[in-house]
Amino acid sequence: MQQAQDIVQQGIIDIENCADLQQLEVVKARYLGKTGSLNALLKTLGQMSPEERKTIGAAINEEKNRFQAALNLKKTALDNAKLEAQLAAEALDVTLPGRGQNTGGLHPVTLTLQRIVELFHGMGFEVADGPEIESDFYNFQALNIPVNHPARAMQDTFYVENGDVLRTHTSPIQIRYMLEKKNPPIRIIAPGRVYRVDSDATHSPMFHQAEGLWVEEGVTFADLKAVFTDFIRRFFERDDLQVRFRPSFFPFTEPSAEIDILGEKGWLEVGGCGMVHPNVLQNVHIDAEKYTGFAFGIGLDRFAMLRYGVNDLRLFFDNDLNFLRQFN
Ligand code: 2U9
Repeated sequence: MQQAQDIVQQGIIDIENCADLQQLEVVKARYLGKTGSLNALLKTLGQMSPEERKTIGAAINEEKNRFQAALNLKKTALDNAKLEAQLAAEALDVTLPGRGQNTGGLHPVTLTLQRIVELFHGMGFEVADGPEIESDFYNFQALNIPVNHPARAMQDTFYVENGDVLRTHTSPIQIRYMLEKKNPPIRIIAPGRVYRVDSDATHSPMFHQAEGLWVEEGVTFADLKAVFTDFIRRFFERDDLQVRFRPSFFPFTEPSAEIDILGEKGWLEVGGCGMVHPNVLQNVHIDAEKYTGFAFGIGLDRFAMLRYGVNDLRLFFDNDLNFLRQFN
């Protein structure tokens, strides 16, 4: 049956030329479908004599089987190729080096804060916290800062809305602490971000402070000197570090002093302090006749610069990883 052989010969070529399963389906339909050429050939059997039908029918079927076998073979090959391609695309190379090898590190100011908190914790101070947006009462009034004080001017303080401010010091934390709780003895350290309208090589509009407060019956300026001197010597790891308390003025302490330490180039100011002003104690309903307290404040950024030998404050806020990586 030459005609069937010819058709299948061409069919096998068509099968071989298929690049994917979709093309193979088209070829299959062209030969074996309802109107396919092999089917058309089988339909001609109806007009043949029984003998012819038997031999020619068998021959056509043989050719049809040959075509079907070629089709199955190609389908298997294309199925395999498709799977291979899929596996290759989804391949995971477990020998590649990892990408997330860098762990983060703490900022030098955070490291300094942690160190200071740790040292005061060892002396029985509790850490206290508070909001960075404060009311005029907590930031100024309660701290005995008069209405005409320059700190209250727009050039010094960031005003938010309704007369609220970005806290200019961490002192409102201590005011809140004393109002919310807590009767003496009170021994807290209040670290945090503070804000002032000021920006140059040595001033940033946002900087960090830590303030300490000890209120108890019988607390004196001698206790203040002892606690702060002990702290500063531990911080700089120098048992013989000279500390000087130089008279000064703050609205919230009386008497008040600036604190200096003796460095290689002379006296260096590291903070301020004083005995809590009786008005401040009264503002938080603590009996100023019975209790006394001392308070001090230090700039954390300044302490970080001194500890790590950093000469420009702005380096702390640039977020340059080449700088920051040196501390971890
Ligand atoms: C209460 C009462 C008193 C905290 C104090 C200072 C002096 C001080 C400066 C140090 C460097 C601010 O960051 S800085 O510029 N601080 O000089 N701070 S006494 O006095 C208080 C705090 C809270 C209730």
